[in-house]
Amino acid sequence: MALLWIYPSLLFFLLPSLTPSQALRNYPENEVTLLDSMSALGDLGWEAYPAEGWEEISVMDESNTPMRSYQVCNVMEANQNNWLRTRHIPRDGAQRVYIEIKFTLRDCNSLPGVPGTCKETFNMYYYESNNPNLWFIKESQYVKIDTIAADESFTQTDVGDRVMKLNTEVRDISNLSKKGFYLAFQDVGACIALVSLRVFYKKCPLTVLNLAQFPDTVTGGDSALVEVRGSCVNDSEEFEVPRMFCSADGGWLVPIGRCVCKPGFEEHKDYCQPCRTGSYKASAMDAYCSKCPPHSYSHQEKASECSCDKGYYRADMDPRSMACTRPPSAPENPISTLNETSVTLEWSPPRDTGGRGDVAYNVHCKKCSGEGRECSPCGSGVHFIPRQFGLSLAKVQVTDLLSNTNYTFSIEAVNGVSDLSPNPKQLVVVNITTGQTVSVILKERKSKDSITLAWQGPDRPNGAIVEYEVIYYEKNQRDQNYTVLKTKANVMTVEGLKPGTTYVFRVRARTDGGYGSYGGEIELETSHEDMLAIGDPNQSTILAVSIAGGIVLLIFLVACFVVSGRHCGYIKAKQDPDEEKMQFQHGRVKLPGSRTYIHPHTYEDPNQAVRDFAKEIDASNIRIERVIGAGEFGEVCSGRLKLPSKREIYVAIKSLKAGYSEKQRRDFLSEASIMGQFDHPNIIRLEGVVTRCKPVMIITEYMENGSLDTFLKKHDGQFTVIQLVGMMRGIASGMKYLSDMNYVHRDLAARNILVNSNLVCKVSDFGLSRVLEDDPEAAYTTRGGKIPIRWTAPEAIAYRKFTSASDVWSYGIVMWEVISYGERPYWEMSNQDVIKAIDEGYRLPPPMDCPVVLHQLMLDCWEKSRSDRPKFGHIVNTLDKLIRNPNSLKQLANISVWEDATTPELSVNTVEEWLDAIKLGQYKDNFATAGYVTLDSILYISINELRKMGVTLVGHQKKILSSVQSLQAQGTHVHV
Ligand code: ACK
Repeated sequence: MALLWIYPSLLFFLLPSLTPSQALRNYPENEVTLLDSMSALGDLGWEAYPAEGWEEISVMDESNTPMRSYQVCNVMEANQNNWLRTRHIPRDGAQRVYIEIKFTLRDCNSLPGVPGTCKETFNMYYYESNNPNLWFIKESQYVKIDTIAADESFTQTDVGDRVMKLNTEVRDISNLSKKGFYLAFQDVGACIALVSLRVFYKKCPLTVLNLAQFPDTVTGGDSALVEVRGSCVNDSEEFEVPRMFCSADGGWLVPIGRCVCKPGFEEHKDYCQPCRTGSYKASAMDAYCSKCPPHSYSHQEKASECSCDKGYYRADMDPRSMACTRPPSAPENPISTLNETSVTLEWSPPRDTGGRGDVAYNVHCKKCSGEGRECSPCGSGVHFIPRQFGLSLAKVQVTDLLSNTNYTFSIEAVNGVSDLSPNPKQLVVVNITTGQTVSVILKERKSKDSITLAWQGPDRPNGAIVEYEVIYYEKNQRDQNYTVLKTKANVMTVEGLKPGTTYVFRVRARTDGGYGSYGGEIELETSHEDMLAIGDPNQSTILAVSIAGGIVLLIFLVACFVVSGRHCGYIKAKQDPDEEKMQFQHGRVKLPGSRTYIHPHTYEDPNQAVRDFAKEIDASNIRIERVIGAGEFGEVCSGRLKLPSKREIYVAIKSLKAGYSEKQRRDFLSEASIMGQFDHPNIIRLEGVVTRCKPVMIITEYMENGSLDTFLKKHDGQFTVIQLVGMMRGIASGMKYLSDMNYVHRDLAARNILVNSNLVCKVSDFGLSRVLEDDPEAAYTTRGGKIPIRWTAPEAIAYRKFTSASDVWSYGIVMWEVISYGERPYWEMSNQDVIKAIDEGYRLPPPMDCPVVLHQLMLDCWEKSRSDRPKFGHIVNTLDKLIRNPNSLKQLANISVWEDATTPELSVNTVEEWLDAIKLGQYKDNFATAGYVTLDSILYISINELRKMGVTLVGHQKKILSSVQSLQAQGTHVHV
């Protein structure tokens, strides 16, 4: 009777909480179920004995699915031993299986009148067997798994309150070895409902890790780990044997080794996908496909490398990630310095390195001699220092040349892909002619303060002799004081000498091909008395002057005097107008005989000045080729000039535009009358004028590299400091010549210096109106004049005191422009601020990489008091010393705080904008290829990385690093 109320209560508790569908669905992935009572649709078919013990009942769950369960509740009787045995459960290869039972159990105390034999536990057993059809197993044959107690038992009150008290217990049995096993539940007097039984084992589920696939793996018995070898997924290969361990509880442990995607494929999730077109993967070791580097492409998927665009190549040793490159362009700006039979060749690196950092140079040599100019290789007699081929520096010294021979040097730039290109190598050619010596001095004539010399020209000059240069100095005094004189004749009277003093003379010739070497030294002594001395009989090398010779010479000198006097009136020059005197004297006043510039305004008829100083050229001799710029009065063109019996030369042609006034014509031609008075290698040379037909033209020598400021900006960072000092030296030498002639330029600035193909700088822009009108830099001052403020000395701005000393100030600014490669002096400061800053004592700081000595020289040029500024002669000497002793240029000036404060801050968002801002946009590809795509990424870039990515010019490296530093300092101003 008691059971009647117990049974329904058990089931009542059971139903709301369990549905088979729920239970089935929630099994973990790594569990394989061997038996699930809840999924059985019909009888479970378990054995129960004795018959009045366990009872199978069937109930419906919520969704009307029938559920099987077993109950027993013989609590009123003692000595209960009720067995319930499952069917044979195949183990399916598992060594360890888990048994999960869900059951409810009645609290003995809650059953009124139940004897003390009532239990609240039951026992669970198993029996291993290969036989699936055993009908009987002895109790003693079973192996006990455990005694199961309820965590929760329920009472009569719970029944009333409808509280759920379902217990779940899991036990496991391991080291199974037979085909299967039976489970048994022994009840010894409890009131139990066995709601469900699930038997399962665990496996490690199929998985892919590190591109290796590991199969479903049944766990081992006990706590043993099962080692499993993975197999590489498609399109991957083993990098290191992939292995993992399957743990007893179905988890994968300790992955070892991995697979990697083959070239042309990249890892994506658990598999390898092909590289898309336009990308590639060269090595299995690279994780991902990369975009084809610059100048290369891949037109198909799965590319393991990109092919180079036409004209670009990849050297064997080049990594596949490197941009395809091409051979370099030709070296540029070759300079040759000839010293008798050796020559030093220097050049600038090619403008286009082809995108590589391994540019080297080869020098090929040919010699040409004889009338027919037959050329042949120079042979092994000529030596190259340090070597002829594979030069890493842009310089070579060639020694042991034959004298009086034309040599042609072809300098080619090569890099790692030059040999892959079918095109000829790019080269630049330098022609030189080795020295030709002026032969012995033939005649001399002496007085107490003058000596007349005559000499014979070279036997075989390599062109028409343009002039002779005579150098002389007091014996043993060369280092202190020497003088250079020039003449077109091969006779010269040197005046202003000290009586009874021995002088040393040497003579050399100049042709269009350059200077030859000096002839031997000759010592001559002035006489003690004011008388004509005839040939020193002790001097065997000197032939006695004949009386007739003396007379001829005298006539010649007188004639010269007369010629020069013809266009004088104002002329201070006593010397042969063909002769020019340059003095290299320390602190000595000009010797009588040096020429002085004549202002065209001093002529009543300015056309006469033009006639006196400029040669009229027939327009038919000029061929205009192209327009190269615009001047104040009209176009500037380049073209050729072929004068009768002279070789054709390139010229610049300035023309006066139509519709000019008479004043404009005068002003235009005034430049020619000024320029025509000068003859110096660092002053632009006037070839002549065309005035007899229209348009009126001024013809000057052609300067291939145009104006210095533009030239420097274009070649930012590309010259050695010695080359820069060489340019400054040239300008200073030209200015010394002008100041010696009492000519004040007033508008000395890099824009008014022209540069030829040999990097020779020449002072230009001599128009009378130029400072007033021509120069875009000129601004009106309070006194009404128009002045290029940034270049002009304070006294010239304040009260128009223009002197050679104010030109020296401007020269200092030009030095600054040269070293800073064409930077604008005082950057974007206003003219007013510049004037104020200068007045308060500020001076331009040293540009980047400026040697201390050069900045000091600039500061000297910018002395407030003009008498404290150096003279141009002193500047030339100082620069000469620096060139002779390059070590003195090694100490660099520190960039001052003032410059930091005034250097404009960069406001840039991308690496490309930044490179454009620092005028190094040509390196955009290099940075992108090397992976520097954000501004953040460049902040800690090193010089080595720059070199690796192909930024090889030291100037550019320094510019980048210093800009990076200021970006770091700028911090928040960079909009990253
Ligand atoms: O900077 P550039 O190329 O050099 O542009 C200007 C332009 O003409 C207007 O003055 C160029 N120019 C002037 N004189 C010469 C010359 N003698 N040789 C070459 N270019 C010249 C100047």
